[in-house]
Amino acid sequence: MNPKLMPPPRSVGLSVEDFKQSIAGKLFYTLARFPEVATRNDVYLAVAHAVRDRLLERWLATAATYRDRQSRSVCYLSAEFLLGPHLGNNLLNLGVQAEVRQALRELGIDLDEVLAQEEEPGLGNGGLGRLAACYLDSLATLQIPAIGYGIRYEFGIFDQVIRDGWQVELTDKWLRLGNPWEIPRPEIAFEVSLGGRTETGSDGDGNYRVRWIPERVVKGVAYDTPILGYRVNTANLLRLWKAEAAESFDFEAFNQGDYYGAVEQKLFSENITKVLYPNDVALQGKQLRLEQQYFFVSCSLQDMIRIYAQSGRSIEGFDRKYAVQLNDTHPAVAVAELMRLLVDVHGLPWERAWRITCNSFGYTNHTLLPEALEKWPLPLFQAVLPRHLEIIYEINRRFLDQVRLRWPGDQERVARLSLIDEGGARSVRMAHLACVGSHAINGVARLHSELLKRDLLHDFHELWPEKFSNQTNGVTPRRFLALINPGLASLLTRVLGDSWTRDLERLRELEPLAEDAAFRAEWRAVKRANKRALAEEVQRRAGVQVDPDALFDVQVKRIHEYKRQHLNLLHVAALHERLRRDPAYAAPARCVLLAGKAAPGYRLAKLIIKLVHSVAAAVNADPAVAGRLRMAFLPDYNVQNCERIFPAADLSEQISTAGKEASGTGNMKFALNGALTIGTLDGANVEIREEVGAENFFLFGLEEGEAAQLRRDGYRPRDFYERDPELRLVLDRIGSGFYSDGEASLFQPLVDGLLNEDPFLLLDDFRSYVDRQQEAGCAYQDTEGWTRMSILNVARMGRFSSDRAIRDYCRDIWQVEPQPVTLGADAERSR
Ligand code: NBG
Repeated sequence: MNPKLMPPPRSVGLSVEDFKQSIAGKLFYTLARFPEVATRNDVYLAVAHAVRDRLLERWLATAATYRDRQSRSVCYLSAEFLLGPHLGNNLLNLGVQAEVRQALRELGIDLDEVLAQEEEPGLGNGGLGRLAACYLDSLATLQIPAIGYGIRYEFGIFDQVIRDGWQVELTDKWLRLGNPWEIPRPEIAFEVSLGGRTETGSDGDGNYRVRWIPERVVKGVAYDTPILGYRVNTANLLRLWKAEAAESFDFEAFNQGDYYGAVEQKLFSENITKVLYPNDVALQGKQLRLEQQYFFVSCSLQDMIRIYAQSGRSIEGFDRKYAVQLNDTHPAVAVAELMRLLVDVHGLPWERAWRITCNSFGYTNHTLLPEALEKWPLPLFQAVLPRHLEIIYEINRRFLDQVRLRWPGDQERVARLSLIDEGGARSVRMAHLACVGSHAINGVARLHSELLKRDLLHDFHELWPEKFSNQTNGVTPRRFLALINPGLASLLTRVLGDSWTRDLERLRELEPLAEDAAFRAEWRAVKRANKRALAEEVQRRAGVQVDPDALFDVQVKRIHEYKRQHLNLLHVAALHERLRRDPAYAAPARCVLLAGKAAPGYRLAKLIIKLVHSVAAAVNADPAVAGRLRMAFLPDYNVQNCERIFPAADLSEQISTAGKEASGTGNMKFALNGALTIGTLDGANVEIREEVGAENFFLFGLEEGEAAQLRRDGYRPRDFYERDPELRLVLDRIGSGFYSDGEASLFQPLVDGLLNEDPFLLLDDFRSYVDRQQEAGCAYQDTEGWTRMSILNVARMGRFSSDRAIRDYCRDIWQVEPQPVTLGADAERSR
């Protein structure tokens, strides 16, 4: 065979005619359908395949560029990538929205219907997974060589439906109708060992060697999705691993005549990538979860080594070739796995392997909540990864020697820093492994990074202050403005030109326009149209009619006590009562919207969802507040459903207890779309407020330092209840069955929790929150003033682009450079 003789295919064009041809061709030759019987999904698949061809062309050019330049690459290891629908984003980034819309129109098809057909890959829980997706978008747009590595879950985050006000989880069968964006690579596959035991011995040269004799072996197969940058030729790779049975093991069973045993083995292996775990409280100790983590990390590192070996260079240059980022501790076992690969498989001496490992990894922490910090019980870890446990002991032994040298006799410090938690049931501390094995450690907003240094990773900071930095999160302005808010995007482009999509700081030039009454009127018209669209959706999906002229007060995010959706509810209940008592009460019509999923095992979060529905039912049915207060819960919050929400919000609820939200990124998406924030000094709210100006932000609540002080002094929530009649009234109502048809016991646990413990300080913050809400309401009634603030918010959001974040990571942590990609002359001509 001599495939070198094959000429390169003709490049696929981007004109209306080109797309018409391709789409018709795909329907026929790829999907084997006549137009007469094609379903909506067939049409979606045909369009997706036509677009994918254009991506593949760019991806191949990108791969060739990286190979020829032997460029340094970022490998972003993440157990979650919450991409959202691909088609719309790819059309935007390719710059062919108008062409494809027109091509379809000429074929008698509406693009919006085709877009709605896509089932989004929900391979993440929330902010952490979505951040990874934003970073992939920015890496490609900035032309940085990068690979995202993760898990191809067969079932992503569950679909949420609401029955009788309660959350019910349904499996997310996102692959049911096929996934046109992925390319299976059966030839790119690695074996991953699990369980068993180790044996020591020496190799031919008399060196000490350890051999791992596993109990099971599974195979990881690569599935690739091209990630195209915005209006550039760079298309990077997202490589997700699917678990399958390893053939070698099947054969053994077959030979012994154990056919069913072999089949069972196959099913067992495939389990590893079956389902994404919701970030539940009861995750610690789930063996399958540890196996998932190790599985994808091992495949990814083996793949990096394979790619690097193609250049013919020695493994010792691994850390010059790759900057490997650990997205939280989920992939932290990579530190031990790279050591195993370098020492046991490639025969490097420990010290050299350790230098390469530390130089390669960076670790991003995403939470301060103690229950979210991963720890694996030693017996479990030992059973799944016996060799890695030995490696971790050795890393720990050498590490603690260093600590003892620096602080002789300080046994407590040694215990605090150890990779092994010796208190109670012994466990491996994954965050410690990540810190020791990385040259860079960062938090995701300034306050969060400071708290990491002060509290959670205090001892590590004392040891290695130079490893620490802050990298405040960002969001992609392509998906979260250009794509979801075309009205605002075209207004911005008309007045600023289109460069803001790649250089978000350009939004600053809007500032003077805040003083222009005609511009303000246009701004309002855009918002008004977006609110109308959301109102229709609320009607359709929640069955609640809302007035597009009301103040849209919105809180969307995972349901969690620290995020305090129940504080929002206390305000709604209080406002309800004020409006009932005083028909002349000065406040605008307000529509309160919530959305978000609760972890299936998190009972209180699920009770909060029920309470939202109960309060909404009471408010919406009360003629005394008709036209003045409405409330709705939008089910199944996901990337697709957020498209309507951010552009339509007036007020963004960012009300977590200070010190608890690492960053937040929804806060950025709202502000970028012209909502004002009511929020605490928590996470990135602090920096958003700094940027947009204190006068354009509704601040309330305790600061982190005050909250910590209050806890130290002994917080007594009941005092607040007793002192504040309005607070007492709303808590009594919730606890007495006012919102639950007299069934007092239903919400009693929630109320008791607040009165007795209130770990997230709702009762303390209630008064300042309600006061600020009232001010926000009055401010909204000053239409011109509100619009001015909205414009200034958008104008000053430039810093929160994920492009800025990625540039900072590249400079501070990764040391990688852009590698622009050019297409062949043929393809360039077709543009
Ligand atoms: C989340 C934080 C958010 C933050 C995102 C992205 C986890 C473990 N952490 O505040 O709670 O915005 O990460 O950094 O999901």
